[in-house]
Amino acid sequence: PSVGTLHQTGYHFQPPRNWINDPNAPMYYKGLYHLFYQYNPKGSVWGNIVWGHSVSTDLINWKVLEPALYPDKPFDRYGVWSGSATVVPGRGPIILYTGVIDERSNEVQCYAIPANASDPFLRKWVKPDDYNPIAIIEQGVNGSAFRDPTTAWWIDGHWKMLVGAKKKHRGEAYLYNSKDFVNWVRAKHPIHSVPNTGMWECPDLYPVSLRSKKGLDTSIVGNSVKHVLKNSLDVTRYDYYTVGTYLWKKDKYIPDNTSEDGWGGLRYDYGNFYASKSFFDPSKNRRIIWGWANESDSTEDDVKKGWAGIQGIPRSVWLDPSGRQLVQWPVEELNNLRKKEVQTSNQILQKGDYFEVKGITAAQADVEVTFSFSSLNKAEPFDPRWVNAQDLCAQKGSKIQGGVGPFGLLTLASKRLEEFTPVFFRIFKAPNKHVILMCSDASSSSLANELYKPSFAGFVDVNLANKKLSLRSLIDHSVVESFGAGGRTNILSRVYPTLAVDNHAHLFVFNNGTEKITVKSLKAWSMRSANIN
Ligand code: DQQ
Repeated sequence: PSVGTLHQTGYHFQPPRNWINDPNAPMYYKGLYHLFYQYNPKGSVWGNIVWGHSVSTDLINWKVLEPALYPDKPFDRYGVWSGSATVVPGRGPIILYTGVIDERSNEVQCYAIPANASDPFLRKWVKPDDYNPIAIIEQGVNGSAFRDPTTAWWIDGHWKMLVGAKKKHRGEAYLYNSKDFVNWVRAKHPIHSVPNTGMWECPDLYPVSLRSKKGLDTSIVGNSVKHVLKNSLDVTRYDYYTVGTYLWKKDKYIPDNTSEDGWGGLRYDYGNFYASKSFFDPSKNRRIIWGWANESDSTEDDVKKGWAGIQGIPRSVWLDPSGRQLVQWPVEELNNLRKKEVQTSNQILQKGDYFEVKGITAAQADVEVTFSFSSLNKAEPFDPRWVNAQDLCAQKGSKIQGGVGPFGLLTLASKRLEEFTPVFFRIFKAPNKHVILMCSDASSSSLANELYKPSFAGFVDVNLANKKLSLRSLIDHSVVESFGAGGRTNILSRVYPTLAVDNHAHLFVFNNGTEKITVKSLKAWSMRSANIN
């Protein structure tokens, strides 16, 4: 295979060539899923941004259409940046997006409507001259930090939507109200803001049910829901969220005090996953999030490859019964790509043991595994100074022997382990609880230099009473996208092996802790490629 195809994904969304970044305006309309994305039609680095457009009946196989939005109006001549769709009853879909109006990156919010709303493909979009732009820079707003409108929701006679912003170093989400979707008025105070968090890109606000995993229409409020506010912080390049209360009469959002509101807070993903956006899928009553994963190789490599950027597998999202965090899981349609299955159960791994999962295409696979252990007595003591999971993973990698763990998978491994990306757990003992670390460590993923090889990691908030931990990894040539403890802590990582490619890639299960680990059950599937053209 050529340089370009070697690490190209088989089932993670990417257009046939060129650069992509943020997912934009995902929606379900007249039987089709629509996904737009920031796209450079002319190359594999960021620039010349238009809205790429693809449609699907199952969120996995895609038909790539002509781009939907180009920078061709006075109000968006310098950029058609990220935005969202709202399906307005009786009117059809309306896109709100950010237009860049000058070379200094001053931003305004604009709207676009389908030329023909009865066409399920929504191929052609128009930006009416009437009312555009619908929100402009006002006094007190930093013109180059004012972007990424959300899906709008309807309450009490008003449409409402958010726009991300920054005032000095304070991150903010402005709230706008409209009666007719074209005249918008900014509420005096942001719906929420946090000092020292920098620009809030791609905000998202939506309800989650307190009672079920089912998703909710964005306009639902009331006693049976909590709300989630997500922001993409451009300083750290991660997507953070809080669970909280939306006081719609006051146009205010108040996060619960169960986790930090800022850089130390909860993340959708503790790896490479940014500018995400959710939408409600009324056909299956679920809320789905899409997130962008950029490349971890060099710009020169991207130019050689002719492509850069993928979207993560769309994930269903719901509130954990604890109410403290969200749970995410790949959409069920992904399972239709599963072909050959291998499985094993009750395999015991003593300290230092590992075995290979044979019989699947290990470079393009889906693995689900449940581990169990009989005791936590051997767990290593937790040092309270270890507040940063990623630093801890870098310090205590898969090769450093532990008590309970490290145990997990060695993905995209070369036969003799010159290259491998371990995804694993390690359990520590703190005074009144156990601390579970989940790592996806790219530091040994490739013999190539000039790559970003982070030791991505997050802590896992799950009860260990049943002495089990589960892990699912979606392996896709240059992607390892992992879901820990049923989707409570998730890590997407981009890796570029030189030996562990295609048929030379292997998958192993390992334990490097003194406590014996049982692989209760393991199922692994070779994955078909998605049809994207
Ligand atoms: N990408 C877009 C912006 C957004 C940023 C431009 C986030 O609208 O803030 O391509 O990745």
